[in-house]
Amino acid sequence: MPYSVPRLSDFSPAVLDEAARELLSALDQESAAVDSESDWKLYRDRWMARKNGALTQLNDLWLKAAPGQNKRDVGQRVNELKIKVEQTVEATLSRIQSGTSSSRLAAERLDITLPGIRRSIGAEHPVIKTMNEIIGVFRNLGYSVEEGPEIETDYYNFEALNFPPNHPARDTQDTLFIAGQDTKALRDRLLLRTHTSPVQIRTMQKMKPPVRVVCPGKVHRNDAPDATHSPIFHQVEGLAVDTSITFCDLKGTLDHAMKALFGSNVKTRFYPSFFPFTEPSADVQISCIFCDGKGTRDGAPCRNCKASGWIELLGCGMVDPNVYGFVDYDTAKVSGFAFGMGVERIAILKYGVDDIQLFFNGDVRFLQQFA
Ligand code: 2NM
Repeated sequence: MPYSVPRLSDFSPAVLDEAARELLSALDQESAAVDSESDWKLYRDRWMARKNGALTQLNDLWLKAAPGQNKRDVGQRVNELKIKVEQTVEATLSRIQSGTSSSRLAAERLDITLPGIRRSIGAEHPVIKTMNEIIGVFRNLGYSVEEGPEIETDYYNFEALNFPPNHPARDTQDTLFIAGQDTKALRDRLLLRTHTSPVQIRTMQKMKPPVRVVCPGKVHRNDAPDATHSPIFHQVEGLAVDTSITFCDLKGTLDHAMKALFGSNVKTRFYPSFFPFTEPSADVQISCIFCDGKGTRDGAPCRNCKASGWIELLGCGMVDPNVYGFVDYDTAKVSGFAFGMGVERIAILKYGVDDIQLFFNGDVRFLQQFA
């Protein structure tokens, strides 16, 4: 119940002592509850307002009501209480203004007993997971891993890879160029690498044969996104150069890699193809992992291999001697093979994903399935 100044009928010192004690106790209790300036104004008015404030009531109910012989004593006590009330009201305001009000303290206090915000640690992205799996297969064969810049020069991305000056891949239709490079010589113009082959050129520049290396990483093409295309995707390319490497080594290596990635039942098939940097070149097909190479599934033509029983997966070839010329390898002494594969394409087949965009949209419900 809020405090109100009691009407007195007995003005003896003992009763006055007790009444004063009660008043001061209420004054202090109410002061402690004051938290804000608006609280304080109400508090001040309750005790000091000319009309109906506690001090006014003290005057009316104690001093004016006191019989003549008690007036002096009561007057002195009322004066003391008045000073005490004024001091307490003023001190209450300073407390609030000095920023130590209990609400502010409560808001700022660090409660170290509260449980922390638990953030899940996340999981490897399916593309990175697949990339690491591919890398792992080649690490086990003794290959090392090299990385390089995503912004490349025309020289490393095209020229040193035996692309002729007017090759269509150099067209802005396929390649994303950095703006404002037109005053530079063609070979120095910057672009977003369209494959990780430039890393292999850089590796051959700093390492003499024997070389066995895989180059994983992000690549860029000027492609419109759809279910099978993305302007950003990932590749793992590989390179083996030594004194007597043959096409047989290439076939054996990739056949082993495909069995390691898709299961020991898969077969491989090498189909003639063309790349500027390899001669001869081949596309590698694996027996369809959905219909076991049969071309039919549950009596219907297999949609994944268009009923052919084969799925095209990567490109490869024997490194063209022209490439060795750019990196100062002796074309009479060395030979080697190279290959390149799209990581998303392999992840799509391994996990049965039907849209490459799912890898890039960042929908956690999709990504969590690979955790
Ligand atoms: C492929 C296919 C065939 C390749 C060649 C080279 C280099 F640098 F040695 F010439 N790097 N990568 C290569 C060869 C890449 O990707 C489909």
